[in-house]
Amino acid sequence: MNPTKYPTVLGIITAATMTLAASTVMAAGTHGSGHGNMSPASMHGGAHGGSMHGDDAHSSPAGEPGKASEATRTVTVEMTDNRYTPETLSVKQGETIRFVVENKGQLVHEFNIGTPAMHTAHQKEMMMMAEHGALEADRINHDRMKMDMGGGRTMEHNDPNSVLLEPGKKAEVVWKFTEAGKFEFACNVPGHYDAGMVGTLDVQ
Ligand SMILES: [Cu+2]
Repeated sequence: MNPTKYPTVLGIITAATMTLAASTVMAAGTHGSGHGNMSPASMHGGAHGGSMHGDDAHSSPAGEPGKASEATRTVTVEMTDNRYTPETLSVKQGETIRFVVENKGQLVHEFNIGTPAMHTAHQKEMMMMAEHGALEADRINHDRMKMDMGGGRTMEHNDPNSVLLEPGKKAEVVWKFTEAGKFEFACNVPGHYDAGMVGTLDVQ
């Protein structure tokens, strides 16, 4: 395919057929829900950047970005196809944890700290990334992630509460758990959450 800046219509269709789940959900007309600032008409043009991966992602019901210097402990999280080890973690309210996340599987996986509602919303974004060819089963197409979706919005993942890793990759997330409650770390790559790739964070 001609490596132009924008994907061809054929490219989009080809990418879309990769993810049956994505096609099904989009066809069911559920897109547009979950984010109040998005109308269905603007979904394709503007859903990948802006507020979703912008400043308001930095404050979360699950806490806030932490400083490594304030971390009370380091927790190593192993990602395989499709699960986490460990799958549960108890945290003291106010604690900052440095997560070292390793992808030891064959597929792309995400480690994302949030609420179930946040994960549901993010799963829709990840489906669109797959449809646009930015996310493949075992690799991330960084050029497509940087593609301008209009108005300077991109599909790049720079959120402090998550990492998206190709097989063999390792990264850190430092998070301060300011709120008590039950939260989840989850993988929102299409199909993985439903396959059970989710862990529990019990903050007391
Ligand atoms: Cu996964």
